[in-house]
Amino acid sequence: MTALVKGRVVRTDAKVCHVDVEGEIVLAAPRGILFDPQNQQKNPVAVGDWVELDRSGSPAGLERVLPRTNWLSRTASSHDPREQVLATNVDQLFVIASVNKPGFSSNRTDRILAASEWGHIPARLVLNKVDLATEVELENLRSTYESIPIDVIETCATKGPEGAGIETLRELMRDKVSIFYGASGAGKSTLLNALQPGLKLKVGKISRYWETGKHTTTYSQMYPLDFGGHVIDTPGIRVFRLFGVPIDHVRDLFPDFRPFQERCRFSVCSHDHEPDCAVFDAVEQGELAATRYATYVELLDEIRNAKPDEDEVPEE
Ligand SMILES: Nc1nc2c(ncn2[C@@H]2O[C@H](COP(=O)(O)OP(=O)(O)OP(=O)(O)O)[C@@H](O)[C@H]2O)c(=O)[nH]1
Ligand SMILES: [Mg+2]
Ligand SMILES: [Zn+2]
Repeated sequence: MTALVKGRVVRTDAKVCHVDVEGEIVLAAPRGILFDPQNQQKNPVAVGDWVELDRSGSPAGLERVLPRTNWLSRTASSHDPREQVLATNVDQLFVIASVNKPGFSSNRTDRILAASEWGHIPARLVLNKVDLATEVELENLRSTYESIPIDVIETCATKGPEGAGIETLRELMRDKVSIFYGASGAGKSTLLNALQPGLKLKVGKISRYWETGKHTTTYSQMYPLDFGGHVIDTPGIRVFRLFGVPIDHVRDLFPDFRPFQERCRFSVCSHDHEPDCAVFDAVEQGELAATRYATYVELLDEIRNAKPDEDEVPEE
């Protein structure tokens, strides 16, 4: 029997994975046995996985996926109810959101934050394109997210390595494995080029009419960073659906509800229809962001009415 070698998946294509084995990129095909017999999972191997390879053939055989410390997953698409694992074994997730062009979506941001909470991945919010926002817009977003609490980093990626927030981001990413995730056109790849100009990632244009991105990045890939650590650049998304979260766990994914929910009349309050709900009252009093609550209620409805071929959820 051939000895197996260990490596880390940096990219997955339809049939092969790109695996970093001590700095060398090896193409490896996942063994059939790794695929979920119940067919509930779209991809058995994801970027970030530590794997064991049999290098006797070409491509090598991807024999085993080692246990994961954490993972970020979602429902694959509106037509595919399976779990799609986006990344595994990461230290932190940065939600990359632009304040303008495309406009900030609290719905999308809150869904991603909920998924990272579910996946035990510490998350931070990057408000990019600060050059296109007013101070009032920034202050509103900052106060909503800092009260969760979530760290907020404000950046301008188009000014290159000297741009606002770039050095702060570099310090936060040093020696860690990070994932950049968010809307198409928010500036994930531009930010990475500013953080490390040698990466030379392809960046896209913003559609003039829709003010959205054009899905320029088409696959997730993990890159080593010169200043230490790794980052995963990902394709931009439009809608994000949670996967596998039982309905009575959704409230736990909103840490800003916690201080209020102790005062709800029912200890198992879903904060949706029950009387004397302190979370609902806090929203009415302006102590909790109404946008966060709206996303929460929408997630409950979505899980209650889960239908595999449901139409896309409209964005705000
Ligand atoms: N004004 C301004 N434009 C920016 C900034 N950051 C990025 N952009 C522009 O936004 C557009 C999209 O940037 P990308 O880096 O391709 O966005 P992305 O998030 O990687 O998009 P996908 O790969 O489609 O997911 C480009 O035209 C960038 O020049 C910024 O801070 N300010
Ligand atoms: Mg990109
Ligand atoms: Zn309640």
